[in-house]
Amino acid sequence: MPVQRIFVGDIQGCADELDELLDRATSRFGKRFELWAVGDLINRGPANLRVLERVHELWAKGRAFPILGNHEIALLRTALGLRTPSRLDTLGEVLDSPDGSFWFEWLRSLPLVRADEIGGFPFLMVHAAAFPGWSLPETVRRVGKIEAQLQGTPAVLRKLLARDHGADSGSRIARAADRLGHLVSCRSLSEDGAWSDAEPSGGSVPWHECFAPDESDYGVVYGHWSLQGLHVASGIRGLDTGCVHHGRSGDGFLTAWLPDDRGEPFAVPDTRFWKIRGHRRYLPRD
Ligand SMILES: [Mn+2]
Repeated sequence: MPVQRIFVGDIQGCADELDELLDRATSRFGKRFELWAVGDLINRGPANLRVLERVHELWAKGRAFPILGNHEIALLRTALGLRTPSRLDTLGEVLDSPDGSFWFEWLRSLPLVRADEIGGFPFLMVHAAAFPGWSLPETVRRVGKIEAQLQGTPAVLRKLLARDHGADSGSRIARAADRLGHLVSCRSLSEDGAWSDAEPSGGSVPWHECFAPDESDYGVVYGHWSLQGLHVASGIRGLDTGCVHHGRSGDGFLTAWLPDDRGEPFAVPDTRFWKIRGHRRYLPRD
C-alpha cells in the first residue's frame, strides 16, 4: 500500500482537532501517511506548543512536511521586536516557553513552499497564494532565495522581516520582503499585480482568478482564507475552513485533503476530504 499524503489546512493551535485527525489517520493507514500542513500551525488557538510538538515529532521521522504561514512569520517578527502583539495573539505560550528559541530556530528553518508530484502530477503547496505567471521551477528557485534570507544571519533576517524599508524600498531585500508577504498573506490582486491581504473589492480579484492551472501546468494547495472556505476548483485546493473561528458565524473545521495517487488528483468534483469540526469556541466575542 502506498503512503497516503494528507494535506491539512490552518491548524492555529487547535491541538485537539489535530489529534483527532491524526488518530483517524493512524487507525486508517497505520504509519503509512504523511502530514502536509499549509502553514499557520500556530496562533489565535489554545494549544500552540502541543501542535508544534506533534508536527515536529512527525517531521523528525520524515512524515510531516509543514511550510510557513503569516502567523509563523508573526512569531518571528514578535520575537525580534518588529511587531506589537495583537489582542488575539496566543504566541506568548511559545515565545515565553523555555524552548522559545528552539521553536524560533526550527520555524525559520522551514520552507515557504513545497513542490512535489501526486501520481505524476506536479503541485505547489503555499500558505496564501502562488505567483500567477511563474512556472513551478521558477517559483521554487525564486522562493529559495527568500528562504535563504530567512535562514540567514540575524541582521539579514531582521532586514527581511522589517515592515518599512524606507529609502531601501527598491532594494533586493525589499523586493524579497514584498514577495514573502505575497506568499503568506495575499488574498487579492489589483490590476497592476499588487497584492493585498484584504478581501477582493471593486478594483481587485481573488488571486486564484489570475492563476490558470492549465497554462501553469501545476496544481496549488493553499490555506489562509477561512472566510472564503473550502475551495475546490480544477487545479486548486484551498483548505482553510476556520477551525479556530468555530462558533464565530457558524461551524469551523480542520479540513484535510487525501488525494488519490491514481487518476487526476486535481480534477473536480472531488470528495476526498475529511472535516474535523471545531471542538469549542476559541476566540473571544467582540
Ligand atoms: Mn494565514
